[in-house]
Formats: sequence, C-alpha cells, structure tokens
Amino acid sequence: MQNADVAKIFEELADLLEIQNANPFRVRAYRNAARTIGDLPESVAEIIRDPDRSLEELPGIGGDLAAKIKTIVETESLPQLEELRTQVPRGVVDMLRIQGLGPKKAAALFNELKVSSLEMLKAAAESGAVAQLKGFGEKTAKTILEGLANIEQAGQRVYLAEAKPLADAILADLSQLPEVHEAEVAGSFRRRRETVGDLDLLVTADDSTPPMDRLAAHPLVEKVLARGETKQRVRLKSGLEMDLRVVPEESYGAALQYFTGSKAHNIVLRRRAQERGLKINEYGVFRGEKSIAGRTEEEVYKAVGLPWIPPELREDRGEFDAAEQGRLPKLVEFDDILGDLHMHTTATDGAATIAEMVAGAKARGLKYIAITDHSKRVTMANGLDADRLRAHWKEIDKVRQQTKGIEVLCGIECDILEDATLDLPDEVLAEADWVIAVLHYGLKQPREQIMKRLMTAIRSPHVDALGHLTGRMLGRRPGADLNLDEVLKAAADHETMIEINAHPSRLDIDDVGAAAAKSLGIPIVIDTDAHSVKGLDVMEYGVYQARRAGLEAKDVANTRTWAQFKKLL
Ligand code: DGT
Ligand code: CA
Ligand code: CA
Repeated sequence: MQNADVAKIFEELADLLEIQNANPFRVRAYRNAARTIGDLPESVAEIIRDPDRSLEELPGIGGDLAAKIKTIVETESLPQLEELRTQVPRGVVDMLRIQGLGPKKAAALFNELKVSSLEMLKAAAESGAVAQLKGFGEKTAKTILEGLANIEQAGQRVYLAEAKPLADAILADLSQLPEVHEAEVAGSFRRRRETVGDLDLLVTADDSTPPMDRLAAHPLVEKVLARGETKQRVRLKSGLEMDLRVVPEESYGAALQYFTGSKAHNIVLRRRAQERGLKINEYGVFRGEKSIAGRTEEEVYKAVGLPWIPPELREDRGEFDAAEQGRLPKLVEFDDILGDLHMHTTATDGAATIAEMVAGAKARGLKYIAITDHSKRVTMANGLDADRLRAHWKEIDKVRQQTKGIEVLCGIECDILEDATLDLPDEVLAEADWVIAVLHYGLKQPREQIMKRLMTAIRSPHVDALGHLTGRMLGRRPGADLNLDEVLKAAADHETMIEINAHPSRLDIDDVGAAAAKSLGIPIVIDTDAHSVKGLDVMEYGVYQARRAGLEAKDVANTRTWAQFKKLL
C-alpha cells in the first residue's frame, strides 16, 4: 500500500460523501488527509510499523483518521468506503471526471434525473433534460457534452506518471527471479508517450512458467485475462492492462525493438530490411532462414545500416533521415536540469512555504528556482495583487538571504486576461526577476482573441516565458485554439521562452510544438509547476517530453548554470 493509494481512497471517500451531501467539514477533512498523505515524503505504512511513532504526528490527522489509515494499510480498503460504493453507482463517480461537473451537480443528476452512467448522462444532455434541471441550463449541458466527448476520445489511456510506479514495481519484482535475465517495459511506455494504453512487459527466460506465475501472483495484479505459451495478459487493480511476453535471450533485442514500436517506425524499419534482402520480425533479422541479428537492439539497427535510435524518437517523424545522416540528437537528460522556474507556495494555492520549497529544490540538487505564485485574477487560488505580491517578494528575499547553494528568483505567474491585458501593471512586472505569462480563463475564446492575448504577453518587455501555452488538460479538455507557427515566430522575435510544463496532466507545450520551437532557436524551459515539495518530482516527465521533441541540453534553458541562465534573462 503506497501513500498514493491511501490518498486515492480518501479522495474517493470525499467524492462519495459529497455526492451524498454530507457535512462539508467532514468532506474537507478527508480531502486534506488525502493531500497530507499524498505529499508525505515517507511511507505511512512505515510510520505504522514503527512502534515509536504515531500517525497523529501528521498535520490534520487525529485519532479517527489515524485509525482509518491503519485499516486501509492493513486491509487495502475501508468498510465505510465499501458501504458508500454500494450506495452510489460507479457511473455517478465517473461523472466527476467531466471538467466542470462537481459532486453537487453529479448528485443532482442522480437524484433528480436518475442518471447513473455516462451513457445515460449523454442521453439526458442531448434530450434537453439536463438543461432544464435547476442550477444547470444550456451552457452546463453543453459543457457536459463536450466533457463526455473528451473522455470518449481519451478512451482508457492513463497518464505516463500513473503507469510509471506500477510498471517499475512489477519490473523490479520480475527482475529478481533467477530465471529472468533481462526485463524491460516496451511499447508507448518506453517511448515515454504522455499517456499509455497498456503496458508491454518483455522478459527473457528459458521457461516462461516462473515469470508468468510471478506476475499472476503480484499484489498489483487483479486478474489474469489470458495465458498462452509465451504470452500472458493481466489486468492491474488500477484498471490498466499489461501484456507479458517471455522470449529467448537470442531474440531479446529483436523483440524489444518490435514491441517498443511505434507501428509507424516499425513499418519503415521493415521496409529498409526488405530493401537489403532481409526479413525483420520479433524473433530477429534474417537472411533467408539464417538469423543474422537479434540479441540486442543495436544489432538489429546495425543490420539495416543504422545507429541505435532512442525510443523517444521512434515515431517516424524524421528519425530515420537523422540516423542515416549521423545527426541524431544527443537527447537532454534528467541530470542536465539545474533550475526550475515555475512553482507555488502557501501565498496562493501551494501546500508548502517558501522556505520548504527552497529546501525541497535544494535537496533535489537544483541550483536555481523561481517562486511564481498566481496573480489576482485567479481568485480561486487566492491570487496576488500588487501589494501582496511585493510583500511576498520581501519574504522570498528573506529566505534567499538565509539560504546558501541555491539562487531563488522573485517571480510571478501572471494571467493574460480575457481582454488581452496582463493581470498586473507594468511597473510591478518590471520589479520581478522572472515573469511567466499564462492563459487560465477564457480558453474557449475564438482564435483571433487568443492570439491577441498571447501577442500581448510576447510583446511585453517584462514577460520572460509563456507557461503551459495551450492550457490543455490531457484527456479532459483540449487547449485553446491558436496559430502555433505565428506564436512561435513572435516568441523567437521577442526572445520569449516557451515552457514545457512537466505536470503529467499538462505536458504543455507538447512534443511536436517543442520541436517546432527548437527549430526556431527558442529556448525551452522545463518547469514542474509544483504546488507542494513532492510536486517538484514531476520534472522527469517534462524531460521525457523534451526528449520526444528531440531536444538536446543546449536547447533547454534550465540546463544552463545559474551564471549562464542569468545572462539569458
Ligand atoms: P499504447 O499501448 O496504445 O499506448 O501504444 P503501444 O505503442 O504500446 O501499442 P501496443 O501496446 O498496441 O503495441 C506495442 C508495440 O508492439 C507497438 O508499439 C508496436 C508493436 N506492434 C503491435 N502491433 C503491431 C503490428 O501490427 N505491426 C507492427 N509492426 N508492430 C506492432
Ligand atoms: Ca502498449
Ligand atoms: Ca499491448
């Protein structure tokens, strides 16, 4: 039982209670508990095991919550949750995945219209029944239909960051078997796509029984869906599915290459093989009946006259020409990152203080950061007006002076308002060390107005970077309608950096956009947008996105040392 699993249970409990119109204080207590546990750097299971410690040391955790956490860790569930689940249909909880539809609205739909699944919701919205419901209206009905379309489009894909801990845990477990020599998760996971449809685990073993039995018995696995000679498909408790394939060692490279994909990349590779009189498949590279390669991926690529191609580039987007001409990029790596220029504190909607964020960043080896809380338009997050911002910067300054070994910038995440003005006056922005401009509201405005807004930010002499450019949320809502070419050209002209927001639900700008920015020489800055100390750990997902864009360390501004970065400003 990981902290994240415990947090998820409390979140679900809070959702279900809220749907049932329970006491808001109780609901809030569970949500706070979810956040506390989710952000905790140490394992709650270990605190429970330690006889000298008590869960009640944790902020906001009293006797009742402590007992519940203990039950969850010991039984992987909670009787109260089980009971609530029988009272509220799964489909009603699913409705919460729709952007703009909270527990109160879900409850109204269930109680008034007896809607208990996404299909029923769609029908009710289309028939006009939803629009007529008190507190709903045409606009809400439309939002619901759009949300449903987004969910449908996203299918059952999950964020890479959700899949990663599961894949890593199972990979580590199977790797321990003496019968297993090599193991890797292939597919879209290895290509580090932003979402994955399923996991494709590959292991080498002479006998497929031990790894298959081990996977079937793994605590993360819910059930075996199919089992054959060398292939087994399972469903994890999270709902994600996984294929396990057991291959002999002499085919490992060929199988890894084949199952890493993408399909588009493999088609081109197969054609190259045919042109050389070779046949390529998951067992090896063959001339006639004779296998000439297959033990490693390097061998496979070499057989068709190519150097090894990093998995993140295998999308048939120019990697073959680059490989052929010896100009494959040396992709940026996690350890190259020295700064993080987008994060929040308790001054707005963050969970940690300035000092805690600085200490967390320092502990992660960062050499410079910018504290960028929200500007006033974001009332929901207690956004800062000019006076509060200046006072906040004073606090940041204090911490900066007390801390050695890391530079701390007084920054701001400034909203670009719907009327194409900036949320703070120029003279305030001029005092900032670092300004990220972002769209939060009015994302559905027509392209013309969105462009006007972005141009205001790009032309402002005070704006250093555009944050999460499109405002998209993966699988939940598309980004704003904009002309990317024009935005990037203007950003290049005005020397405005573009952010890759590393948050797993954003990853905005995307890989294709980041590659376009690189081709114009625009520095990319990879930021976490952390709202807690633990939030700083999503940096790796931003780096993956940058790698998929073909970015090298020199293309990423925050790989520079502080002295070099300062010059860039
Ligand atoms: P996903 O799971 O939807 O996120 O995407 P992938 O890329 O992991 O796709 P998946 O799981 O269907 O298959 C894994 C890899 O296996 C895929 O990237 C390439 C390879 N593969 C699967 N089917 C075919 C096929 O029909 N032809 C070729 N050449 N390769 C295939
Ligand atoms: Ca897959
Ligand atoms: Ca698969």
